[in-house]
Amino acid sequence: MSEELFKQMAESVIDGDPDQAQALAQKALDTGVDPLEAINKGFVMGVNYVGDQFSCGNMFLPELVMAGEAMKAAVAVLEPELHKRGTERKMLGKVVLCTVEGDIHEIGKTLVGTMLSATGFQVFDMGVDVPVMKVVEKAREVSADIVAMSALLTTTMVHQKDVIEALEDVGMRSKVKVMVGGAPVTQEWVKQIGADGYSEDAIGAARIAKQLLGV
Ligand code: B1M
Repeated sequence: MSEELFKQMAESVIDGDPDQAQALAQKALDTGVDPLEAINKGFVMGVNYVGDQFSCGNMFLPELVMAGEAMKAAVAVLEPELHKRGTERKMLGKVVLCTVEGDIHEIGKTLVGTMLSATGFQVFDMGVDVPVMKVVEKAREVSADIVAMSALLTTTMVHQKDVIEALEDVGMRSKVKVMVGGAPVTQEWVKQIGADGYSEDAIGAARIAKQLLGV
């Protein structure tokens, strides 16, 4: 039953059909399917397929855009339930979150924000395409414990490094932990830029954030 639903979810993203994606996300909630499983086993499968087809030239930008819209529509339905399922209510720390400058991919970043706040972090989500110094200023303004940056493009991940350097320049680096993530980010990159933590997915991001702060 769930397997068939997951398949339909993937297809709704491949077809770029936000209405269908939204309806299937609602169906998942109504039938007791775990919202995170719906995302990972259903909708993400579709978006990955579209991404692969886009890189081999079998699908084009409009299809990528529509897949993104369908994915967003589904996540919007599932997000409130993900929040509700967060078990820990104590405030664990403040996280400034963004997608780096030049990069408008928002779905993964938003999911990471959802999982962090469901776990008990106060999340300041700055959105996408956030200039380096804006991140630093926000971290200072809210006395952030963690700066968390998503990057989906090999051309923009370099701004994760720029933020770390800017934090060093203004003397804040020792006061704040830095987490990075996004499809092109690897453990090697994390080491190279001197970040403190990295995770491949949103659940892992919440776990790493707790580890970094020892909470
Ligand atoms: Co774009 N795009 N895109 N795109 N897009 C990719 C990333 C790409 C890999 C597709 C491909 O060619 N196979 C490719 C990048 C190639 C590269 O750099 N190596 C690409 C490209 C080329 C582009 C454009 C340049 C296309 C163009 O215009 N010619 C353009 C760039 C725009 C820009 O940013 N300046 C572009 C645009 C877009 C859309 C706007 C159309 C749309 C985004 C819509 C939106 O976000 N509102 C889009 C989409 C949908 C994708 C793919 C298909 C899917 C991304 C996604 O949402 N995944 C993507 C291919 C792919 O990844 N399969 C692709 C689902 C999401 C849940 O996963 O974001 O990986 P993800 O997040 C995960 C983890 O990575 C991790 O946890 C999340 C949840 O599990 N994670 C973190 C993420 N951030 C984290 C932070 C952490 C920890 C974990 O700590 C801080």
